[in-house]
Amino acid sequence: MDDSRNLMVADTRSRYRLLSQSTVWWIGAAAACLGLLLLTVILSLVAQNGGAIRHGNKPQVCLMECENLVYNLTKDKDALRDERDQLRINASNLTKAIEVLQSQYNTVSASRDKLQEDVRRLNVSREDQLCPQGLMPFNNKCYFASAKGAAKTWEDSRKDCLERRADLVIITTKEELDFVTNLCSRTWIGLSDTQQEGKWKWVDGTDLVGVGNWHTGEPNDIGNEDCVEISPSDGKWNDVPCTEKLSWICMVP
Ligand SMILES: [Ca+2]
Ligand SMILES: [Ca+2]
Repeated sequence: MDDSRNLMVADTRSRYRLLSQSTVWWIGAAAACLGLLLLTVILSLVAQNGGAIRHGNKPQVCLMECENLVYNLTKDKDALRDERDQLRINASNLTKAIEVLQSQYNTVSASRDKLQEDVRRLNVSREDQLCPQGLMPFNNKCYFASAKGAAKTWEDSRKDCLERRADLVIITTKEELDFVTNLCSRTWIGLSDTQQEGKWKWVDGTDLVGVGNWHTGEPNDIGNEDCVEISPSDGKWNDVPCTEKLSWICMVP
């Protein structure tokens, strides 16, 4: 009887011990799960807070930068607008100045043209008044050309010129040569070597300067040629006998 009772007590104690061990295991497991859950929650909160810390101020910083950028761009735009307005004012002023200068230039040009015309008329009037009636003005000198068909010796031609208060023409420039060449046909000019053969002198006593405008082969003094004619075709000179009768040209120096 005692053995049986002891077996029952031992069995009861064994069951009780097994029950206690299971309960402890479940409690431990539950505690572990609860701890793990808490850790997860804590990590989640930390992660969320950390993300907020990392990213929470960025939009605000960006907004400030954008505001500064907009402010600076607005200032630049205003400055550029002011500069553009000033350039427009300067351009307008320059245009007005150019118009004034153009107007002044036109006025001065008109005055210059009028003065030139006045000078030309005065010169024409002075030349007209310079020469006696019947003589032609040219380069501040007066010229007389014998009538077409008229012909005299060199001496008679000069006598006619002297009676006109002139003398046979003296040619010293290309312009005078061209002018005289176109006046008459074969014509006496005031050049001769009557005083000394080969020493050509003008009627005012001056020597021929330079080589003259002789035809090729002239002067050749064939048959005592001491007086000079001028060819109407090319203005070339030729010595001929002074007794020939030709046209003549007088000049008032
Ligand atoms: Ca001669
Ligand atoms: Ca000759």
